[in-house]
Amino acid sequence: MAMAMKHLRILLAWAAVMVAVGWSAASDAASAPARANVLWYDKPAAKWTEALPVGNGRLGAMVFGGISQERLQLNEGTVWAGGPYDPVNPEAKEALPQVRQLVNEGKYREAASLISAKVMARPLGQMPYQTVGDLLLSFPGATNADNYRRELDLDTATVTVSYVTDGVRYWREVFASAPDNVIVLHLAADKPGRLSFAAGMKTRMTASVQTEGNDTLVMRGVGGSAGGIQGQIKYQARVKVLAQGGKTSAEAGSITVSHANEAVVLIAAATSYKQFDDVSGDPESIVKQGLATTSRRTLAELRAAHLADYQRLFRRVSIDLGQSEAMKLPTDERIRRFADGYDPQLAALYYQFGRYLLISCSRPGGQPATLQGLWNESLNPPWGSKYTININTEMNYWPAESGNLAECVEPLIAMVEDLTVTGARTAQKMYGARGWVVHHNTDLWRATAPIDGPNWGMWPCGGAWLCLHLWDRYEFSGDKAVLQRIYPVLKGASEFFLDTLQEHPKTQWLVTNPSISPENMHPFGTAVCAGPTMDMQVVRDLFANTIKAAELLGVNEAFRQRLAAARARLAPNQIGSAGQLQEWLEDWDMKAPERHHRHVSHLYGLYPGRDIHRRDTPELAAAVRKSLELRGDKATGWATAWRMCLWAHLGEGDRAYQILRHLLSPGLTYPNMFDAHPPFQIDGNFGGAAGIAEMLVQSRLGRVGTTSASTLKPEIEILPALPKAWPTGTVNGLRARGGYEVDVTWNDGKLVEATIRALRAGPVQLRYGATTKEITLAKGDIFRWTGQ
Ligand code: FUC
Repeated sequence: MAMAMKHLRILLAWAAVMVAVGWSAASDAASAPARANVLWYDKPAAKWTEALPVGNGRLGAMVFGGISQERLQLNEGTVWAGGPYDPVNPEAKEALPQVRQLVNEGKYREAASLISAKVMARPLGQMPYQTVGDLLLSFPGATNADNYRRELDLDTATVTVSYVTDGVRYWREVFASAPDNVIVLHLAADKPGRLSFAAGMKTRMTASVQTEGNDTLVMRGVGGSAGGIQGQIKYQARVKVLAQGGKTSAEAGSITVSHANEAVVLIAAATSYKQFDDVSGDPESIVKQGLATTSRRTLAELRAAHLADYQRLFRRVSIDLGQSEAMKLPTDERIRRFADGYDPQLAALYYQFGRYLLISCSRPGGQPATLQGLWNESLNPPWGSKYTININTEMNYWPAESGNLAECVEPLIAMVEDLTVTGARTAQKMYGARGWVVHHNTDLWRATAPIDGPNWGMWPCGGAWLCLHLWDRYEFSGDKAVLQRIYPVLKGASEFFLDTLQEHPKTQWLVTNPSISPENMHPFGTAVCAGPTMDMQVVRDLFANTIKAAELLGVNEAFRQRLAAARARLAPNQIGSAGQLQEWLEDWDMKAPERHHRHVSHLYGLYPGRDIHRRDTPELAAAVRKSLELRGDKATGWATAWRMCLWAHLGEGDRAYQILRHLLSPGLTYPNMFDAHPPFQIDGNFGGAAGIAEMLVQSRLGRVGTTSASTLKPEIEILPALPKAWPTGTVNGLRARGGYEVDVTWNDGKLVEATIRALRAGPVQLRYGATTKEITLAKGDIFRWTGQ
């Protein structure tokens, strides 16, 4: 009786979904009505970059939607190679004074050699993020199909696949539920007894697959070893097949379902990872318990819990940049046409896809988004699919706060808190310094020493840059509790620089040494140098934010003064002979070997940093513009997205849009909308989403150079960089610094109305073009403004 009840409810759920998407069993999949928040395709994914991602912040799947075989490539966020390790080179501390001396003497290449020999981490690389493996469902006899449609609905975070074969309409849905920590795959047919398949699992990891009972698959595996670090992660994936009708049986590592009416497949996975220095967890008990609970729930219950949880986040922001006929086309076709066609809705879809990805791969309790978010099929992915913090990890979080997804930043903050522990070890052992430091990369084990080689790793500002996101958490919320939490982190990051900044022999400025301007070689055959512009900008922000935090908390007055004094001595931004913002202390830009280099590190000061602003420091902003012109618009995915954000912050919407045209084209966007940095890297998706938001609303808390908490008045700028391509539109629910929600409607390129909802009390300045308006709102107030 209980079984019958359950499956009755499953069927009802299916019927409801079919109605919601506007199909009847007989309708033509390709002619289904165009819906704004949907990616869709008229054929199965042939490649990984055509498959569609689902994720709940811990578990992820790439769904291929095949006809004879369905493939779900599975990830769990803590399946990484290696185990707890400390890579600091014991010779580094002794070698550093000599390295600094060589840099000061202009012997950059010698300095780089010494860094290679004595300063770099052991091992020289970090541990890669890996995969669980694949769940494969084969459908006997199914080779071709009509009316095929595969889609990802961003509003329900659900992938569906539908087609007709031998007169039967088959239907599949896949979603990753955060509240139940399970991936749900539901299969149905519109005629009784016509669903048959065999489910198995496959992986290139070291793992075994067994069946338990007649309905469960169990994969037990271990993370790989890398760089001499033994693999210590144990993982388990468990798949339970619940079929209604027909027969379910197990044999030789596979579950066979024959002549069922429909089936629900529940997928759970977990590892032994507890935290960066503890791998004593028991994955078996976690997944067993999880599956025991979820398999008692109905599909309708699982789905409702998933939707309530997901939509609470996703539906905070809506965006309409205009619509066109192009919306009716499959998404891959739209990407092919975007640059030369008229499809403003694709930009809105790209924006929401960015928010979807962040909600799906970065949730409290899970790991932060890696270079590939949560989705990786390889044992040794490009750059280890880890955390490159000289731009990539930060960019992943650029759309988070403005996109009203503060919760999604939590894993990043938690990682930075871990880094204060491992980074303190590195600060002490490598530099003899207080505080904490991270170089240009980290991994699951929170490794903090410089890796890869001097031209990549010898950069001490990764942790300091991450601190900007912690401070942003405060700026967007105004929450004192946030401040209390982040202050020790900011303080430790600042202490490291107070102890390690060096006086530059010629100028007496305080500079980092040794360092690099991320990954860009200067004219002397290496990237190694002292005081690159970016470092100074990052440290200026860090010190300013630490001072403000201390002041707001009413603590450490003497420390504040030391920071202010050191800050005043940092090397300033300088304008070079070509009118460009100098990337280095010296005017080397025009002689550097790679003039179109993808990194635009020194432009950090304009965005995302707070050193340069087009109204406060117009000369420096003009120099940024010149640097951007010299660098060119075209680059890899993330580098293109960064350029777009920078043009938006110069107030040049049409130029930003030109760059979006380039980003949202087949060269840089795969059919599944994943960003191509060939291969896949998710940062471009997030940077592109941020760029779109920055074109519509920008906000800040105080002018350039503000180090006093008393001057932190918020400013919200409406439509700062609206391109001609989006003459009419609406965006609702963006967040602004100071604690506001903002809706904007425009028509004919002009503001119709902005609505400001105050989540906190206080004064705020609104700006639209040259018009400003000062208002003071109480918490909960709603203010409407037409820009007059
Ligand atoms: C930085 C970039 C590369 C790549 C890597 C993950 O090193 O320069 O382009 O994105 O990170």
